[in-house]
Amino acid sequence: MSQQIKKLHILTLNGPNLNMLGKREPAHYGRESLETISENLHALAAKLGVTLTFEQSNHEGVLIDHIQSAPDLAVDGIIINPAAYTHTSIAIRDALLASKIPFIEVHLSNIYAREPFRHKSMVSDIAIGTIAGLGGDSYQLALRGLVTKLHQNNRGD
Ligand code: DHK
Repeated sequence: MSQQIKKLHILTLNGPNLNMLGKREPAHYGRESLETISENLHALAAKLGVTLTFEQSNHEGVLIDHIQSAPDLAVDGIIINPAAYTHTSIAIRDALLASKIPFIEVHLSNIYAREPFRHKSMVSDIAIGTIAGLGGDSYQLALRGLVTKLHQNNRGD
């Protein structure tokens, strides 16, 4: 009997000001728009055979609502760029912990090569891993890494 295998569902969350990518401080964030990053990530998701949802919000509570809804939406893994909330948001950390969904933290810029207040992340120690400094490629690598990790977890490796 053939068994239906559920496609992995990956949620990508983007925090404040990331809707301004392309126009915003290109020396730090590059010239790629968030729309282009989303399109490229959807293309990779299709190649990898996973379902991708891609969201951006300038509001902490909206990001938390997405994280809280994720288990009910059968999200298997999260890619999150909390942007400035990376450095401040205990609430996003708590939501990620409560969701119990494995996640990868991404940043376009290398936060460790910038101002000292950006060196602290509220979520790095509870993430599978962090990818920073590679612009839009940070998201591509995160998706590849997350899908590999989730397949390993499903196989019990
Ligand atoms: C994006 C932001 O908006 C900053 O507040 C973070 C992050 C870094 C990024 O590099 O993607 O400090």
